[in-house]
Amino acid sequence: MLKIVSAKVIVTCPGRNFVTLKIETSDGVTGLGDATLSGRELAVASYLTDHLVPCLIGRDAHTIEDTWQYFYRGAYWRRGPVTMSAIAAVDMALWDIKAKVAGLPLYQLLGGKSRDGAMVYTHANGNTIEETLEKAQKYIAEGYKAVRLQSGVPGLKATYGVGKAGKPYDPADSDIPSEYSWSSEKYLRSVPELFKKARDVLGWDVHLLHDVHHRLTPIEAARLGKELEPYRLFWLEDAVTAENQANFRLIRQHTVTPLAVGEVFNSIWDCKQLIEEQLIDYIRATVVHAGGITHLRRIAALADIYNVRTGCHGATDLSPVSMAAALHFDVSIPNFGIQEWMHHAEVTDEVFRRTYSYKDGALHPGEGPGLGVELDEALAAKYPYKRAYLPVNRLEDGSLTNW
Ligand code: CS2
Ligand code: MG
Repeated sequence: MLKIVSAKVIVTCPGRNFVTLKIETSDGVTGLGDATLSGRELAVASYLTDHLVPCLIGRDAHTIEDTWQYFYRGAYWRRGPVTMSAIAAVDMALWDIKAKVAGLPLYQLLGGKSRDGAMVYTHANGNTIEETLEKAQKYIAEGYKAVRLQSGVPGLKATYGVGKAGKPYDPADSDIPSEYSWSSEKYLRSVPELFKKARDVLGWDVHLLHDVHHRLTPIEAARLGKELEPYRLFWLEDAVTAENQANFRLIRQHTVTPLAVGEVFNSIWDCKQLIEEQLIDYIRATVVHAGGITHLRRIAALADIYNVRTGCHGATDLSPVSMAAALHFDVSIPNFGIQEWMHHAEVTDEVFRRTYSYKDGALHPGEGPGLGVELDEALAAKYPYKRAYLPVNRLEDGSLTNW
């Protein structure tokens, strides 16, 4: 029995807010779990501190599955991003501990390597197509095999995925939600041009991706998918919202552009129909928001039966702890597709000292025991929590739409 003797939540804001659970065992071995939920961080911090930590003390750190079931079924009120992010943090920390005790990098406990590294895609964005493609060329020169393109929309002051004045893009930008104005018509007119020029300038040896960010109707998404077919995207992401998983049937009927969805999902139930009906090609669920490694492995196993591959979310609002856990997961599963990697700020990497590394278009999880991340608590304390919300989005007539 490896007794859990303490657990604490560390909220820190090195570049942006992160919530981290640290569990300590009777042998002095500690484990980390990411619990960051962008814009609702303190809800998860309280869920852990006030509701889960009291039940963790005294439990056997090795009983990962039983602990997962205990917190999932024991909550009675099931699922949701707050609950599943809290359970995810416990799960990641216990896997970290188990691997450290075994003296192995975590992927060795997940079946060993199925591939050496995880192919990543990074973000190229700009106010104009030219600016966006310049950024893409820089990343391709650095060896990236895949790049996401997001460009300004003529006629709109701002749009998703394009940073302000060249600053690194982090949407959680104010302590009351910023408000943006949106026009699907203007957006739909601009995207095919972006990818036509992209193929002209970047050629065909690079995977190109695009994130619609939940903003279209199914028929608009079907049209966009069709118009992008000549440019052979790796995927079109979050084309429509997916609470109604059947939304994707209509898109599927009209286009062979591969579809990805799922960064906002928090359990297998959010994607069971999408996977079983093969309505998507990539599932984007993440370690931190979909119940940890234990649950994400279940989603990947279901996806594998239906030829759906993984494409885990990897934005800067998932901490390096999540990124490390995702990489151990990515290199071990059979149906890995791609891993998003939106680089963290330098100050984030100073607080979260991680061993994963980039080489030739892929991230490698590192060979040290556990996840391979240490949190510098003294440095973390120098960056107090600063409330920051994700934006809201309105159509030009003022009606609220999806950001
Ligand atoms: C985006 C995210 O990376 C992506 O695919 O959808 O950056 C998303 O906007 C943020 O994670 C929201 O906090
Ligand atoms: Mg996205």
